Parts: sequence; structure tokens; C-alpha cells
Amino acid sequence: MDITKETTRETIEIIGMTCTGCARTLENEMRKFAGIEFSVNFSERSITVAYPVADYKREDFEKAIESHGYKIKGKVY
Ligand SMILES: [Cu+2]
Repeated sequence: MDITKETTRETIEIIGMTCTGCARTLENEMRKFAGIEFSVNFSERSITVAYPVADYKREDFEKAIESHGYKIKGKVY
């Protein structure tokens, strides 16, 4: 990750992440984003992501997660 860029860290809570297979799916999905750092926390059902604010917004990650059928906790659908 480019440390000269302004970054933010966010935790996204995920509904429907019920097994380690889900965690692996989401890990692979998050790997598609270049220049970020993330960790998938299966026991907390969440992903923590640090990303440059100039390059991404939280919604980008939420959409990627939702594309696999998961829902974002706290989001109104
Ligand atoms: Cu699963």
C-alpha cells in the first residue's frame, strides 16, 4: 500500500458469512482490489479494510461483497 496517500480504515460487517468457505470467497474478492490492506474476520463476520480515499470508497467494497449474495449490516435495502 502506498503510504504517501491518505488512507482510511473501516470495518464492514457482513450478514450471511456463515462458514469458512464464505470467508475464503470474500478474501478472494477483496484481493481483486489493488493497493488496499484487508483482513477477513470470520468469527466477527466482518472485513476490515484500509484503503486510499482517492482511489476507493466504502461502497466499492460493499458492492463486491454483495455480488456474492451477502448483505451489509446496517445498510437499508
Ligand atoms: Cu459459507
